[in-house]
Amino acid sequence: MTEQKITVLVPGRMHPRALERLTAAFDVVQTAPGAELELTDAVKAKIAGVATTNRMPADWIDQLPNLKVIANFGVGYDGVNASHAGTKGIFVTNTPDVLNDEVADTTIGLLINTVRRLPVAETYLREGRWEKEGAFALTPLSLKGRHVGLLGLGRIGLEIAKRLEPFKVKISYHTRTQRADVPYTYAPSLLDLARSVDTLISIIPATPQTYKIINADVLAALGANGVFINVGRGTSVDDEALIAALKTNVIAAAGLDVFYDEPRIPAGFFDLPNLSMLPHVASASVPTRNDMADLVVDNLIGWFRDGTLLTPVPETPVKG
Ligand code: NAP
Ligand code: 8YV
Repeated sequence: MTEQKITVLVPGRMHPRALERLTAAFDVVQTAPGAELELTDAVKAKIAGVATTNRMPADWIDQLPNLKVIANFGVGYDGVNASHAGTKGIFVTNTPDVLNDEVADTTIGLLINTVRRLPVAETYLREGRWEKEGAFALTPLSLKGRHVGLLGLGRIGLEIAKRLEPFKVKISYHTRTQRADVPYTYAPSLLDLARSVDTLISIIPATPQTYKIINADVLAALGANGVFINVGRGTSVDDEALIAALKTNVIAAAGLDVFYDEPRIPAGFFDLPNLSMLPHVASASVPTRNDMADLVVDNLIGWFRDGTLLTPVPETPVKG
């Protein structure tokens, strides 16, 4: 007789290594990307765990009467209703720390791309224009002498700050709680931060409090030499205000890795020569995504083996 395996739901896409390991350890039920939970009641009743790429709304949680744990692929878990899960005694885990270095490295790359227009310069070369038209235009902006403000100084924000130090820029930050363990200047509000710096990097989660907080006032405070970089979540930005600010030189340039309704990009973004864009790739290297995949699976295996959770989120209680 074969031992009954625990059933784990994978709603939509999942990293292949995670899927392979999950399939070896559990009975996996996978639904199509973007689909609703079209499963029989009998299958729903069997599901004890979920491995998801940032999608687990309250009504899905409510449809699974025996759900115990949700493991999210990603440190940001705004697509998982963790508070709702918590009220039902269901645990949620995410993938913190293993991606800090990759995301921080990419942020520095995006900042330099934005200020020094490196992707545009490479396209100029590849199109044969260097030989035909001469040297690529000098960039009006430079990283030299900038004052960088970090909106968010958590696990990733701190790694970005450390990487900025060798660039000899000034560093300030805003978070709701001032940190006692950093040498950077604290700004008590986002507007204060934007007024005091010329470069703003957003690395905060998507929450009701961060919804569209980078707005016209913040961009105006950043000023005409201002550069805005977003590697946190697109929901923190008022896109219409950003387009207007880039069009009318309220700020000088922006670099975005994340978008409000990605992968859909506002048409207005494509017309802006002072905007550098990446398709949400900050953590997207094979080694880092493998580490994230392992953390998803190890959380589920640990939980079902002996109740161990490696990386629970704060909204759900930690099992002692
Ligand atoms: P973290 O360690 O929890 O840090 C979050 C930071 O944001 C903290 O400093 C927190 O400080 C601050 N914060 C939260 N709410 C705020 C608010 N309302 N106003 C001001 N500051 C606020 O998280 P992390 O691991 O660094 O990740 C941060 C976010 O980056 C993730 O949630 C995810 O959305 C995003 N991310 C994006 C990518 C990508 O591929 N582009 C990759 C990884 C992560 P206080 O609590 O003191 O306010
Ligand atoms: C995503 C991210 O996990 O961790 C996060 O919060 O934004 C990324 O690392 C990745 O895009 C998964 O699709």
